Amino acid sequence: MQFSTLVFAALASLASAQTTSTGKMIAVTVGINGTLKFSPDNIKASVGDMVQFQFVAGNHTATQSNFDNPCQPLSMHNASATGFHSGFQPAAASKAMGMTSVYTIPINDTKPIWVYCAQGKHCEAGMVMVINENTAANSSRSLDAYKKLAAGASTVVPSGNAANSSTGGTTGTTTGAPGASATAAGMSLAAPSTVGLAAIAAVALLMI
Ligand SMILES: [Cu+2]
Repeated sequence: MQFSTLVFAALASLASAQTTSTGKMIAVTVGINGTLKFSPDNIKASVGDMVQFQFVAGNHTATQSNFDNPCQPLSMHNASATGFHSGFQPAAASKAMGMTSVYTIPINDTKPIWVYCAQGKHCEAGMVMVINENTAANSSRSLDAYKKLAAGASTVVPSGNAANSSTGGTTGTTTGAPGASATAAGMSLAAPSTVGLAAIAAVALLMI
């Protein structure tokens, strides 16, 4: 009896440690070697993790869409969800200062998060990615299928238009050296119907 009580107590304390621990940081490189790619483009993240987009080349965005409308901001199709949007992150400008512009989002649930670049025709060219693809729940909602939809997208919405509402979200912050060209004020994430995506997004300049 005493033994099993002890085991239970140990398990309870383990569970509590896990739920209070901070998650890991998962880096996604954007535009590596001048490519139109998020690398890696299919990642798994747990609740409490952070996903950090690192803009190393070119001038790209990391913008959230839904599955069905790959090259348009989430807010266009769901008035109650803002979605995250990094704004344009010209790598050359930050590089000139020996820095890399980064944009970090928190993971608050494990639902699929679809991401595209809102620059030019990058989205149609396949500059998209997914966090927590769940083909077990819906086999048609794969990264490949999202890419195919993106290739045929008739409307690509410039990222500036993505920053419209702050409903249900919180506003991120921009930090960096004076004169930094990171123009994006972090914007809100939202999924007000759930505890979901509402979270802080932030743009920062990371010393390299
Ligand atoms: Cu791009």
